[in-house]
Amino acid sequence: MGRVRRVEVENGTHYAFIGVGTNLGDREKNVEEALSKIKEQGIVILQRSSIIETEPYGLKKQPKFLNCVIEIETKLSPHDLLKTLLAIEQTMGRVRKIHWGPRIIDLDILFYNSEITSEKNLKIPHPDIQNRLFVLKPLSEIAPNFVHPVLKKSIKEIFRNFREKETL
Ligand code: PH2
Ligand code: MG
Ligand code: MG
Repeated sequence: MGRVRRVEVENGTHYAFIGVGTNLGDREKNVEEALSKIKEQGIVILQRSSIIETEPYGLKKQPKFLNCVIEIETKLSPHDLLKTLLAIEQTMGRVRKIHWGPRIIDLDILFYNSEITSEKNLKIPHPDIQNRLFVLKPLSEIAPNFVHPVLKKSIKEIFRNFREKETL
């Protein structure tokens, strides 16, 4: 984050990265619908990565995902942003059955400024970023130099470490 942004953070404008995932129904349409619902909430989308198709991570026996990452600008607090994203998931018909199971849409806060929050329902940065190709690849496309506030490494470095580990 450069100087200009830090000044705006002081004015109540915040920057966050959101991970978008879907593996049910018309996945492309789900991504576009989620992004337009985000905009309808007055949230500004500053950047969006390419959409990539990814193998399911964690629970492997489920359809492939489409994933992307967006950078947003918002006045919402982390909690209000989370509430807003969960409400969008709900209006799009998401039902939570299986943990890590198939979903129409999943909107996860990855980073919020460079803040660190560790509450039961809200952990920022998202605690598993460094192990997820479907987050690291799109993130490194739009924010390679963003420094992870806990790991204190750039996304580029974290992604490089991830790939080295994968090819061992
Ligand atoms: N989300 C999960 C679990 N596994 N795998 C991929 N490829 N993409 C996801 O978005 C994803 C996942 C839990 O949120
Ligand atoms: Mg998720
Ligand atoms: Mg989620």
